[in-house]
Amino acid sequence: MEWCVTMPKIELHAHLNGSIRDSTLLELARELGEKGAIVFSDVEHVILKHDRALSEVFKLFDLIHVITTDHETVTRITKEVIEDFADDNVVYLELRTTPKRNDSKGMSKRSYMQAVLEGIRSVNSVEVDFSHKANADTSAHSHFVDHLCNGTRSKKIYVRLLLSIDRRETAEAAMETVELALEMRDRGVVGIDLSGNPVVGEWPTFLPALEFAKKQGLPVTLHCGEVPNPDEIHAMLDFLPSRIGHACCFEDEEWKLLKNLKIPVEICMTSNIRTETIASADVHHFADLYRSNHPLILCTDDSGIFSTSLSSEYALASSTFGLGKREMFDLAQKAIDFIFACDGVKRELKMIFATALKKLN
Ligand code: 6MZ
Repeated sequence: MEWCVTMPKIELHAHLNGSIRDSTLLELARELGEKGAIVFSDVEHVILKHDRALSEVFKLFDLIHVITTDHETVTRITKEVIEDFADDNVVYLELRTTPKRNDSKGMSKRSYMQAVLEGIRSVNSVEVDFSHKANADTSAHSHFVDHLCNGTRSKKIYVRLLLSIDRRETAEAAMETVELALEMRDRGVVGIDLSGNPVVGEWPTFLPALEFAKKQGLPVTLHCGEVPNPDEIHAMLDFLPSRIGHACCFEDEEWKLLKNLKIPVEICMTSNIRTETIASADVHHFADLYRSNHPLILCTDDSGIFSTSLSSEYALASSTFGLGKREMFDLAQKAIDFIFACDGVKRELKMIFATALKKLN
């Protein structure tokens, strides 16, 4: 389905460390193996395996974090992940990542995020708009001018950041992440995400930080119902997040509540099928939400871990549910309403889609 690749798309649920190219992970693991920090042959097959239960995914993340958590590597993976999404004709990317403190590398949550920003700035295969204000910075500005001058600018991707709170974190660490996000609002940060192993941590631990974010006008998206936990699902819906991710283990009552509240759902089909939170594509809740006209956005979750891309997710939904080119285009376009960036960006995206529609017909 070539048209799934060529049509403009909006990605709202992509974890940085889940979206790394296999080739990069293998290269970095091999280097660490040579330094004696890990045994490469032990990790090679773990990286290349693609069917994993949900619990195994979080073990893999622990390994990935050992491989990637230094400033230089964080910069590199950020650059590559953005280039890969742009290659797939994603025109607006909300990339989420957990700011990490790693004392042995002299890394704080703030310096981790600086490395991410450096990665955004170093993208050179595509023009990146990552913050209207930041574009006025001399460094960012000269970057754009360079590209204009040397003619390498082929297309444009808007990149915005969500800072993730990992469910393993304390209330204090969660608050630190929210404060950092507020500090970085002029550098492309547009919201907060709660993610991590869904069987770890308790909702009340994160609530104060999430309420503070909301009070400060920072939108919040929650991983909600990735495993059965009705009490938590109810508490999360009561919080009225701006969006939720997954919603795999909802019962009738929770569906009713969600639909009444009209909270948009980030749908990650391949991730849900690979981790067996949903049995197969044909029974995915995408179908019910789509038919009920409930706001939803197709997303990748972890394109590296699950060997997928946003165009593959569009192709999967299209072939499973018999949706045509125009219906999938409309679905992609509707995602504009659910992005966390400002109205100016929404207006520009609407223009990009209007131009693409002329070519589609
Ligand atoms: C919940 C997930 C996830 O933040 O280090 N993450 N959390 N459910 C999922 N479904 C499969 N996939 C990824 O990216 C990796 C982190 O994102 C969260 C986990 O906390 C994981 O450690 P960053 O860039």
